[in-house]
Amino acid sequence: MSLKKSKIKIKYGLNYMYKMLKNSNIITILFFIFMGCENLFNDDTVYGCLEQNACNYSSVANTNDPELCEYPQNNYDCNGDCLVEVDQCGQCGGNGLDSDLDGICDDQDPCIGISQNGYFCSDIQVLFDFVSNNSVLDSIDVYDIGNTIGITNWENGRLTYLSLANLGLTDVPYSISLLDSLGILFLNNNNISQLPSTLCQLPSSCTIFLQNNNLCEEYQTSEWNCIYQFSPQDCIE
Ligand SMILES: [Ca+2]
Repeated sequence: MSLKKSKIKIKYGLNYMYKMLKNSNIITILFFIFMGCENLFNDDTVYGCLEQNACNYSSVANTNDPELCEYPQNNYDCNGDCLVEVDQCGQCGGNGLDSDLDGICDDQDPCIGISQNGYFCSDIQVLFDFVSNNSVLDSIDVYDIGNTIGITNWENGRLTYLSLANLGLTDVPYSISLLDSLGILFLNNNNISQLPSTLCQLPSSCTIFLQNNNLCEEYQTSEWNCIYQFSPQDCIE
């Protein structure tokens, strides 16, 4: 055999082996793809919640997965509606009391009934609302406001003078009009940018100071002429 012929034979032999290897790889890959798909087609398990009392019972699942189940809170149905009695403090199934029905639960109410410790509860409630609505007054004792952060005068259990100036207040409570014995109100030098519509229901004899807050021109109309001292203001919309 000549050298040329033997080289051609080797070349064809290598090509043949390469083609065989290539084809066997493709066959192997096709085999695994087919096996994989067969598993997919055979696996018809659908997981879901199959607990009858759960809020998300699945109508399409055939296999229960308890971890997928969601249940209503105690005393509530799946729509979030209370199924039992709501207590006087607005808690579903609770046992809280609001004996004087002023919207403040007994366990938080600083004054229950008409008066307590010689103070009228309606006046105490306004101070309580000032404390609740202004984070800067957090944890202030409403009975001690006059000795700690502000100045108060009381006559016959009624609040006649209230100064809460220069404290960084942002809120004047809606209940402010309950102070129907008030003669002077200082709320100047705070960060108040809005006023409750009830402010001008304070007695017409009450002198109100609100200068140096963040109030805008809308409070300079006749509707707000109960304010004795309004300017200057650093308006913040
Ligand atoms: Ca109460």
